[in-house]
Amino acid sequence: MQLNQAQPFPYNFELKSTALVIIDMQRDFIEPGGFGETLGNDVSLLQAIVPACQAVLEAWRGVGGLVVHTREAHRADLADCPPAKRNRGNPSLRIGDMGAMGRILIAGEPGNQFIAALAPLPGEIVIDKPGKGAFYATPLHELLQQEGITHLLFMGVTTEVCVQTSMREANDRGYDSLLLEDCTESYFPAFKAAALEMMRAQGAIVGWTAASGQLLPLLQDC
Ligand code: C5J
Repeated sequence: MQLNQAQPFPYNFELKSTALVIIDMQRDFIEPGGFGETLGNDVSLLQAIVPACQAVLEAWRGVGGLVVHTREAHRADLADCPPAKRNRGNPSLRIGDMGAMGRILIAGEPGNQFIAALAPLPGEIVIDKPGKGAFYATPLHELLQQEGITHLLFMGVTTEVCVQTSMREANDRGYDSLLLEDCTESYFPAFKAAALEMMRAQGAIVGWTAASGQLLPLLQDC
């Protein structure tokens, strides 16, 4: 398959060696009362991409593609949360503190769950990650290698933090990655625009970008 309008140049991939990776579409970032809002962000920006993500996820499932869901999640005892991460800045709530949806970014808490619209199905890969990147301190690379995956289609939040970090980690591990432009968002629109530019600069130095409207017809024709 070829995404002819991908930037900075056409992106070729095969269904059997491509995974859809959905980064951190969890309540803590997207719903009011979660970690994102306690940091002072407008979560409605992130909510706006949910329908586009749903359309891609349904189409990808429809053609039998491999799906990976990630969550930024720490152990209840915070053993996997470096003090440098927890103590930085001056937020009203820190990782591990009790918020409106349970303890912030702690595995198993209500706020740490995936939003209902994008919940994993049985058999889909779920990665709990203690860092921003999906490969750091997780089995993701090994799982993708076992499945013969060489190409990754990314969606999720936030563009310039966990999505970009994960794409850079994927790049260093040899994957060809493409970010679906309307299926990712930032609390800061200028950061999203800059992140997309950086990824595809210098001949796709990190990867490609394309609109989901280019991908969906290809999947319908499968
Ligand atoms: C952040 C993320 N922004 N998923 N996490 O802390 O991008």
